[in-house]
Amino acid sequence: MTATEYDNDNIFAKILREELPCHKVYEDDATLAFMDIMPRADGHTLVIPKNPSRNMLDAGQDDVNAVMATVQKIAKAQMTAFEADGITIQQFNEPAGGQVVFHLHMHVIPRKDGITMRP
Ligand code: DGP
Repeated sequence: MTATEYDNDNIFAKILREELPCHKVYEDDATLAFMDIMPRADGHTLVIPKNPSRNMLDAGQDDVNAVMATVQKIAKAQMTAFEADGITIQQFNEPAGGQVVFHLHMHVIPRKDGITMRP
């Protein structure tokens, strides 16, 4: 396997630089949370670090910790805001792992009993 470098022109880097819009739901010094443009369920939110990292395989420990702290905040808020019965948290690494956008991101997806996620 060959290590792949961070691409400064990926879509989430452009969102961070405010070159592209997003529906922001939360922000702090280290992380940004915004709605997924192709939601697999109502409320599907993405959480990203502000520092550049391609995915979990190159991210610094501080960025991973900050992202997970924000994921937990979003998940708890979704339980109330979307009257969810549970939350699915997903994360993909490299094309073989299902990654499409190459800036580290966590999917935080509110779930209802008996309702399957959209493809
Ligand atoms: P993946 O790398 O497989 O986790 O998929 C990328 C996710 O990012 C996918 O759920 C759709 C979402 N996405 C792609 N482009 C945009 C965009 O321009 N804005 C937002 N908000 N989400 C995007």
